[in-house]
Amino acid sequence: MKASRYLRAFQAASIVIAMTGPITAARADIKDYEFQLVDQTIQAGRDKIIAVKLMNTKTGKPVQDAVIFAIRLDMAPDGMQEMVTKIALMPGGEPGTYRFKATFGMAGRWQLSLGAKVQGETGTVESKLVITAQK
Ligand SMILES: [Cu+2]
Repeated sequence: MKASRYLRAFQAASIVIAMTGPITAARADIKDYEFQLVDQTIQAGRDKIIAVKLMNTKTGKPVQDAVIFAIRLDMAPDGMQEMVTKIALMPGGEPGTYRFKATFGMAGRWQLSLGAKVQGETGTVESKLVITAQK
């Protein structure tokens, strides 16, 4: 066998390995997680508490210790995406439940956009939830 033959055989083997890839075990996907509102409605006004649960939709169990890094609350559902309100993550609460304090300056529909990392999962959970603020 000449050197070029060895090289060709090696290249062919490399291609097979690249196509097969490492075998990954079946596990949860980041798409299996979602935020859910505890209450769909809230009283309009200052310093209201919103509670959301982060659920693993495959197991039906709440997920604790997620790192929430993106939060936005605006009135996009009522065509006022520029109407953004301050929102802050509150410490404590039940495991798997995350609480935020926000001021709802106007009655109507508000969109809560959340981005989070789940322990042991790659990717980002992104949810958009609509809360109705009532007078
Ligand atoms: Cu508004």
